[in-house]
Amino acid sequence: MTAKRWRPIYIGIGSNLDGPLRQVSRAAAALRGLDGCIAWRFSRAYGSEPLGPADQPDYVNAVGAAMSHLDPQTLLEALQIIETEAGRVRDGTRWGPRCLDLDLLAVGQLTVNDETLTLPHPEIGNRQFVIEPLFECAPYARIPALSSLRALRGGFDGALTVVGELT
Ligand code: A4P
Ligand code: MG
Repeated sequence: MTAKRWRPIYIGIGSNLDGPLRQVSRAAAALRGLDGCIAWRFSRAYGSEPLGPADQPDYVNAVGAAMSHLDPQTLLEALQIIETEAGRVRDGTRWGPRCLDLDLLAVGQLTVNDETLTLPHPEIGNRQFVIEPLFECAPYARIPALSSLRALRGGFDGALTVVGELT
């Protein structure tokens, strides 16, 4: 029997519909319940203006970090089940409003480029609403092809507002 391989995983959590802070909090609880993932740490919840179409409510964002032995595709499917259970309806609008969006930011040092999954998530370094909470819960995380979180963090103007704690 081969030993399980445990890797650090990072999940971006976002919501701008149906009580965003509650949605993000519930998502954190659902993530904690995933088999094959242990040692969760969550950032606080941050408010941010929508990136993409501006005619949508502000977002609440947070990041969760854990150790997992699940493969990336299994993780993605688990995230999509949590999104669906939260009532997410996919209408095909990219970057449109949503009650819950779970992005698989990175799985250890793996790089993946297939039809359903890109790892690391290609927008991490451009998004303060990802870098700030990721730095908070995993300051020494190493993401393939990205500089240190401390350096990336210094590239954004202004601070995000903390809007709550995840229990
Ligand atoms: N997919 C590929 N790679 C990944 C990955 N690493 N993690 C595929 C998750 N999914 C990944 O995603 C579309 C498809 O991407 C999935 O079926 C999966 O196979 P989706 O969640 O249905 O659609 P989306 O979220 O609208 O598109 P996308 O490109 O994932 O957008 P993002 O990057 O999630 O951005 N503004 C603020 N302030 N805060 C936000 O959280 N989020 C977005 C969405 C836009 N603006 C935002 C925020
Ligand atoms: Mg997404």
